[in-house]
Amino acid sequence: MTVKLTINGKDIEAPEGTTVLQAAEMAGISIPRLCDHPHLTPYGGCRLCVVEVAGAPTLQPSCTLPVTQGMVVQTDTPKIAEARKLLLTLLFSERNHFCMYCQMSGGDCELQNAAYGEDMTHWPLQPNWQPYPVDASHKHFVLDHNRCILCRRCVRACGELVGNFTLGVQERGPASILVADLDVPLGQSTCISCGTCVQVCPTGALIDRLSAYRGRETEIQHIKSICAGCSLGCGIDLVVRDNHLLRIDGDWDAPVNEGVLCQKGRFLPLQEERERILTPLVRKAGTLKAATWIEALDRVTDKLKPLIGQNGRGVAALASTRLSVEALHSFKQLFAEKIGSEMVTSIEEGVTTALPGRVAQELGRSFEGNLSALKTADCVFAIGTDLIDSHQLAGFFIKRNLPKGIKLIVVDPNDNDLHELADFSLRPKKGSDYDLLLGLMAETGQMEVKRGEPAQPVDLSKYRPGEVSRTTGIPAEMIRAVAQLLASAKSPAFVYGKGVTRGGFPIVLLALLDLARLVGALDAEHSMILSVKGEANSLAAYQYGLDKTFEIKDQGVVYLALGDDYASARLVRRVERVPFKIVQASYVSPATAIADVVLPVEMWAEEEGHYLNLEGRLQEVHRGLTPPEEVRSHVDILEAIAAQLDFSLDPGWRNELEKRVPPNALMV
Ligand SMILES: Nc1nc2c(c(=O)[nH]1)N[C@H]1C(S)=C(S)[C@@H](COP(=O)(O)OP(=O)(O)OC[C@H]3O[C@@H](n4cnc5c(=O)[nH]c(N)nc54)[C@H](O)[C@@H]3O)O[C@H]1N2
Ligand SMILES: Nc1nc2c(c(=O)[nH]1)N[C@H]1C(S)=C(S)[C@@H](COP(=O)(O)OP(=O)(O)OC[C@H]3O[C@@H](n4cnc5c(=O)[nH]c(N)nc54)[C@H](O)[C@@H]3O)O[C@H]1N2
Ligand code: SF4
Ligand code: SF4
Ligand code: SF4
Ligand code: FES
Ligand SMILES: [Mo]
Repeated sequence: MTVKLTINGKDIEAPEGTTVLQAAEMAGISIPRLCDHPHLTPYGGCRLCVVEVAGAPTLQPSCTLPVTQGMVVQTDTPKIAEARKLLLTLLFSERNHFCMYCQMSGGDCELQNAAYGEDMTHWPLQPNWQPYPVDASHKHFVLDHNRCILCRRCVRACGELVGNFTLGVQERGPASILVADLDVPLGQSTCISCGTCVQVCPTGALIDRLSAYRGRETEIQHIKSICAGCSLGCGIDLVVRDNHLLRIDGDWDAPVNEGVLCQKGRFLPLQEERERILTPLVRKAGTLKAATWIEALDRVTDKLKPLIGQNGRGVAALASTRLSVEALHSFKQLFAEKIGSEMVTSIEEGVTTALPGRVAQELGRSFEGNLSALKTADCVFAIGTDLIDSHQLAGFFIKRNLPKGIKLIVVDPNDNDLHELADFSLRPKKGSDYDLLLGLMAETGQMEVKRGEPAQPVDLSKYRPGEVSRTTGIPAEMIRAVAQLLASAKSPAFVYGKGVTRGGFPIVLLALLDLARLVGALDAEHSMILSVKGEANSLAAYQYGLDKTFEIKDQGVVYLALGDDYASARLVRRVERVPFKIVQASYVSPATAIADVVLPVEMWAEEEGHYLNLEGRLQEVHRGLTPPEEVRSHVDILEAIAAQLDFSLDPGWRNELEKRVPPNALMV
């Protein structure tokens, strides 16, 4: 239903349920606001957004006022201007808003901007001099209560977007104050350091430590890109000044995360302490020495040339799954197709992707859905994945809906912080997931509400709760209750991770798919099942066949395209005894220390290209920083090596992404 109304004499049509503020905005009429935020539930607290409505005796806050048929609204009358000025005057005088000392002054503060918008240059009230505390206990940001206007954006963001509910407001009226938990310092609170509150704060009350006082809106650049922290692929906004990364904000327009980030995406990349590699290095008389690109590439190609086509055994090559799609494509072409090596894989060794990939190949179609399943489900079944620790945004999607009554079932034999949030926390004995899933199927299959048929013929009569309880250690009652919950859910969703994929056995996954079919979460048309993968480009690595177990036999050369990834002690141990080691890396590490040639390469914020996220969404990454002079891109380096070996690499990475049946329908 659309509603017709007029705003400032302009005829406007808006869908029912729209607020006056949103309707005005859709018609290009802007109304000042402070507590309102497009990604948060309207609160109606600050009253800056007031409008005149014909027939209403008082001014009305437009951010909470729904449009009604025939409504006549004015947004800019002398009466409104007076009300806004009074409101701003009160806000400025309540606490210490001496703007010249604030990081946000000069364009970044929504309170200051609102005052300038009303042509205010001063306020006629004596400020209230009461000093408020500054909470500097948090490692990533500072809360200065003196600048807080109690708009509660941070409170709503922490609850509605992150599902963490750390922040609240204590006391009432003038004594109101923002608190963490039951009033503990932020640094000692349940805060998980995602920084979403900092991003939504309209004033200088919440500012991050690193970017504070290092540049204002007018002096900085914004570059939209994609987080490389995990396979979710959250949209980020790189805040850059003079080729320095000051801050990472969430991109409000990004489809995956809609503005929200986790600590790994927002803060940790700014705390990089590793030493950068600035020139090629070549081992001479036992020690690594700076070299020219010509020298380094000659050393590399001299070693690789004799190995071409040598039964594919001469060189082992391993790439990080943080590399761009383009880089992974060049990598597998050079080593697998041109040089013809059999041992070409990625750092994840297919542990997160090979199993779902194989099942998709066998089914002949992709079976996984997308992240919206986790956002819209009324019951989530999480098995073998820790969404509190890894893929945190996926965890936020679930956590934020728990107060709305969605149910969470967690299956993990080990400690996993998701257990604490679960309605049903199942810790089956190791190796008994299959029995548990069949037990749930047997029970669900008995129920009236069952919605689909399993694809595998299994005799479920052997999997009654009594028997399954013995093999899994889960009480029969609990198995019945979980089956009941799954069967009665309107839109159940399933999410699985390394706990299921690591074993590499399809039976657990096939049983999981059957359980999903039975409760209506998977059929030919739709899928409410999804797996979390590993790093930013796990899925692309799988699509290009980089999913083998990394095995060193008698290869004479190993090539590690590490990029900015970490080199684990395990990896170093595995390659140590290979006679000649080439490492393409951004930072000094135990792997570069044992290398014979080190090729300096761009780190994530310098790269251009694409990532394919866990749901098959192809996203473009943009260069935020200019790399140091001697540092090259992965694709440049691989192409240079190929050229010296008389090969040319084909740039057709996009078509080749679909050569294998992917677990997810690719959004390319
Ligand atoms: N913030 C953040 N995000 C990350 C990463 C990170 O380091 N930080 N790493 C990324 C990478 S590389 C990866 S691979 C992914 C990993 O993401 P996930 O797939 O979520 O992997 P884990 O966090 O290892 O959680 C796997 C869970 O499976 C459980 N498990 C183990 N064996 C079994 C079993 O037999 N049955 C069942 N039911 N459960 C079992 C384990 O106890 C563990 O809790 O996360 C990625 N995302
Ligand atoms: N058998 C078996 N093989 C596997 C897997 C498996 O589960 N089982 N998993 C596969 C997967 S999904 C992956 S991703 C790879 C992982 O393979 P590796 O990369 O070899 O192993 P990780 O344990 O992830 O090593 C990451 C290293 O980086 C370091 N590190 C990570 N973050 C930081 C940081 O912020 N600061 C510092 N200083 N150090 C850091 C860690 O200390 C660790 O040494 O292994 C794959 N292979
Ligand atoms: S950083 Fe995240 S978890 Fe911590 S208080 Fe802010 S929104 Fe909540
Ligand atoms: S800290 Fe910022 S976002 Fe939170 S209530 Fe105060 S002004 Fe609003
Ligand atoms: S959830 Fe993953 S992609 Fe999103 S911000 Fe965190 S690390 Fe980055
Ligand atoms: S923006 Fe509407 S009351 Fe604050
Ligand atoms: Mo991983």
